[in-house]
Amino acid sequence: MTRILHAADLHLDSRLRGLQRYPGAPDYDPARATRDALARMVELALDHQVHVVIIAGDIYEGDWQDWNTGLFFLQQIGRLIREGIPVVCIRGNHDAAHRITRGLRPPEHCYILQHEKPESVRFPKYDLVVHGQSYATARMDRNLAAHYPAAEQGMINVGLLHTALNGREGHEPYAPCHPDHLLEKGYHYWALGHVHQFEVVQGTDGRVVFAGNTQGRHIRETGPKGAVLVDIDAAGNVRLQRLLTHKIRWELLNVPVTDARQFSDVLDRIEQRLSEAVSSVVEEELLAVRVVLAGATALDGQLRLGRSRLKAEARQLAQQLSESVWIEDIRVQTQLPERRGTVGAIWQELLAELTSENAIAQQEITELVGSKEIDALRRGLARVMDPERVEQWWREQTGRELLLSARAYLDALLREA
Ligand SMILES: [Mn+2]
Repeated sequence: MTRILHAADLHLDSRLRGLQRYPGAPDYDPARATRDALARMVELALDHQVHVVIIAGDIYEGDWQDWNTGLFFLQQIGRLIREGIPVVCIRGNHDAAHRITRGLRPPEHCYILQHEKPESVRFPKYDLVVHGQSYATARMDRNLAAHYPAAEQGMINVGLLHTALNGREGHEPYAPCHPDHLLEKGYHYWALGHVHQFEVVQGTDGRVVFAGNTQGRHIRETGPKGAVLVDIDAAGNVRLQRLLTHKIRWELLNVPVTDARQFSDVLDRIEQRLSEAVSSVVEEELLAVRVVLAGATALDGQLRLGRSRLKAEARQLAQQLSESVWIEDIRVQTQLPERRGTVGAIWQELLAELTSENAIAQQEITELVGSKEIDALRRGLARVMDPERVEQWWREQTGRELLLSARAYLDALLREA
């Protein structure tokens, strides 16, 4: 049996987006996360006694910030090589040959495949041959795989390719090819990179696989991240096992607040969902959460205006529950309940709060004008009164003045109701 570890898209030293430092945030520097994920990958390769490690492109985010990025990679690779585990890599769009200006000579048994044409590395000890080709430049609209060699008889053939296949949502058509055409090569396994989501491509019987990245970099890269342990037996059967490498796991936390009546109801529901999320945290892992409030609630406007407080409240709840959780942000995607009368009452209540003496200071109201929150208020008002009149207020008045007009109007509206 031949045992390979397939990784891709390390994006070493890429900055994780959106994780601010704040009191109660985890005591960990997110800038380390991609390096820690690589170190974890190496440990897993050693623990599982793999024969070869293969990396399907985008080892680096782009040009190195300094030599330490390359040094770190080779230091980790060195741990494998010293244990007799060779490493085969290709370059992807992020670390294309002509895009990276710095370079360090890799040690023996670390192969970075050429970009001029496909290259094959043979490991007779394991009856294994790995075929692959690096990117020369960041853009790659040719079907690279078309020129990969035919499968070598009597060997286990593995293809290493950085590609968006036949198109993946949100991806440019890099090195376009169809999974069926990959299968026609007769290789036992295709180790793909580029798409950051782990995927065993449908209809390929586990032979065409995106490993996904080793560490999510922002809230659009949610869930566990890792590498794939690939066992290929003498009969050519493939068995896959996913091994997780991420240090920080990103998650979107949907919190339904339908029918919440008070601000504290909303906090209770956030706490409930946060505590569920915290209970899913495994040892050594950190969680980065974006809270999304959704549903129809009379508190819609209040929540939208109170977003900065909500974020602080969510952070306060999170730090009570765990030292391992960041609140990246909170998003309010609620709606008002539909009934017009209710809408009037809600806005009246909201505006009463906004315009009361001890509420938001005058200056803050002025700052809010033009913000997303005030836009939401404006849309809300347009639902309960003449939209033209709302527009006129918006042109002629600012800040507190505007809110007072809205309040007076809604007071009158409610008296009539
Ligand atoms: Mn890529």
